[in-house]
Amino acid sequence: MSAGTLFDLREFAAKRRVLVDERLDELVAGREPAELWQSMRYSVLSGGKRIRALLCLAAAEAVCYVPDRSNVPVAWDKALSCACALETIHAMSLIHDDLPCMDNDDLRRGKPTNHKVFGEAMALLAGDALLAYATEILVRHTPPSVPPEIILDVAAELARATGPEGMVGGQVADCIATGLITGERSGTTVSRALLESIHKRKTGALLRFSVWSGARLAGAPEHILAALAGYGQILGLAFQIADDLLDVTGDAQTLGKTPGKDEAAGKLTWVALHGIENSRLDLQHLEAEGKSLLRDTGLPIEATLPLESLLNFAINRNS
Ligand code: GRG
Repeated sequence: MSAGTLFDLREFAAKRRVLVDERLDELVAGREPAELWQSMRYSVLSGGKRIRALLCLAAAEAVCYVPDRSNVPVAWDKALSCACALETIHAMSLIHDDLPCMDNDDLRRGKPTNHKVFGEAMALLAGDALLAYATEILVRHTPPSVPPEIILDVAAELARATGPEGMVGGQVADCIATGLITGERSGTTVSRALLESIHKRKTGALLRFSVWSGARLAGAPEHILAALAGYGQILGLAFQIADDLLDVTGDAQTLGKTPGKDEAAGKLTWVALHGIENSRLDLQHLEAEGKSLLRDTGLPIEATLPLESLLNFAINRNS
């Protein structure tokens, strides 16, 4: 059974993107200091695929699944605040990643980067504010239908996925390996294991959390959480490998950012280490592994079709 033939991901994603964008529009609305909220809003509401939010909602929906899909609003109610917190954290990471002291990018989602519009100091502070605000969104706006101990667990895991064991740790390992911090590059001597560990933390940890958190908020039992976390981990690695491929094969208009920058900057990428063809083969294997983990949940195939389709999208996307 193929996800593509049975399931319309475009329609699924469009509906949920509207839901997330409307909620973010309310949450990141102009307050004082106005310049700070403008800068935060600029990045949070500048489009993007919203894949982290979609994964969170899709995982919650899978856990709450009933054949007539009448439980979808129940799943949204439990997971929407977390989906918004995820996009807030993601926006923060993009703002900081684009700063001159990191990737020094001028273009993001087809628009000037945050620091190009608001200046470096405000971009840095808008990122900091979004990081803190994400926790407030998750903890204060998740409804009482989710038990407090689950909200606490999800908040702790969000901090872990973002912090030294997750995104920040991965970014630091990447910066060290490329010489941005120490001035000495590991260059081509970097191993597959190190690059996999960097990708899994820098990009993968938040994607894995996106899936796990949706399931946890929806009240999934341990065996389903474990299988979905495994699927999220696979998707996270595949997503970054696909990103590395797009830097070589994508075009600026579709990508909304400058392609070829990784190569020009001598960055550590899957393609630089393994070549285009081997990277594509690795993606095929990861897709098979991810689908198999979805079967391991024991959930009906119809329940996990959106997640299967999102994995396929993460691998075959063009932006
Ligand atoms: C200060 C807590 C803290 C973290 C900052 C800068 C940094 C540490 C980490 C970098 C993380 C990062 C930006 C990884 C790249 C992930 C990636 C592939 C981003 C592109 O994501 P998409 O394709 O973007 O989902 P859209 O625009 O679709 O949302």
